Amino acid sequence: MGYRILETDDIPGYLRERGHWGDGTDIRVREVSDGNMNRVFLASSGDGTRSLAVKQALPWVRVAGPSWPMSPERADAEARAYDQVAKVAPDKIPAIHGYDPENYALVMEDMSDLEVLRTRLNEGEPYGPHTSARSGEFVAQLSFATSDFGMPSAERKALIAASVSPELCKITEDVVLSEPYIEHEHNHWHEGLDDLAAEFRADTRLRTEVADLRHTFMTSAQALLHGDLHTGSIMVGERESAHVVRVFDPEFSFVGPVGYDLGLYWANALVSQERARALGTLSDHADQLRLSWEAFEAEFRRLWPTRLDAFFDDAYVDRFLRRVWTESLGYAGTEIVRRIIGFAHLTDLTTLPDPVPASRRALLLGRELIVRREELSDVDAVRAVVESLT
Ligand code: SR1
Ligand code: MG
Repeated sequence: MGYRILETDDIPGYLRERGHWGDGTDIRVREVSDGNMNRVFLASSGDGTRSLAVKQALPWVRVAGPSWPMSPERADAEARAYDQVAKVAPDKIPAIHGYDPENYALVMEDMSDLEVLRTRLNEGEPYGPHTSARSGEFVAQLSFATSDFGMPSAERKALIAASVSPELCKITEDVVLSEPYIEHEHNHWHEGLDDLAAEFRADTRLRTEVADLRHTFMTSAQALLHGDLHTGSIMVGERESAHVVRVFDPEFSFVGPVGYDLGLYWANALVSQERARALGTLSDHADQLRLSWEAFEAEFRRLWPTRLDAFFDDAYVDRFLRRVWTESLGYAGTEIVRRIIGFAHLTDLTTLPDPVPASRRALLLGRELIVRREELSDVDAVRAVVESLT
């Protein structure tokens, strides 16, 4: 039949055709699309006892429409990533009920009983003790398993080839890792940031450091990444009295530098901290970089003795993790900058009564993280930069 764009009214028939739902029960559907890229529908039985989510990739960027075409094959990357994570961290992703490559559609667990982390933070809630730790563990578990430490060499070469995702990587190479530092039609910012936007475009040292991070992003095939691990890609909540953290939306997945995933998480955590500072609602924000890094490092070191290639000795893991730390800081800086003067801004800042003071602090922090990443050797050094901002 070929690819067809699903509308709300198509979903009941689609779920039945695909064998996800039997005949006879009433199916109620609502569209809950939220991210920049795709459509999401929630289907539930009339009596509320059963529900599923259907996510479909459109042939364009959803928020831009057909003027920004984008291959729906990104859904293949998402399905592949879920397959890999399911092997090593099944408790940290939604249950996947099926992938339909013809329609680029995933049928998955309805997580609407949980809350998007960004939404929760924007409402003034704290992270709680588990969110960043589970997120750091997620990065360690996925990256170790899909690195040359955790995966046989030939299998990994096949994974690298299968995970090549030129269009999605190009989005990141453009909107995160170059456009904010040049004149580009995608860029926009609050007029109260005119001076900093101009200063960043004229800063040749900053540009060279971003070029270095961009080239690493393009060439460093360390492990399979989530590829877009911001606070809108994580859901949190309670189920049966247990704290639940679910990472979703890995459509930007490809084999790249591990620090990109950690860096995105850190950037979003640091921006949420600036929002809370501006509103006077600071709680556990300042702990999140440390909690995620410590959990990442502990889990990676826990897995290290299981490595497949013992030529990578114990001293090497120290060096590897140091490099991941440094690159994570740099990528955190680039994510902060693009979310303020580039494309796809953050509601953390845009919904503040006056976004300018917090945005200025965040921009200055982003630049420091990029240009001083080599000398910021630990969590306390980063904290000192945050506290030194004016
Ligand atoms: C055109 S897409 C813009 C952004 O949305 C996604 O969530 C990624 O963060 C991407 O950079
Ligand atoms: Mg997304």
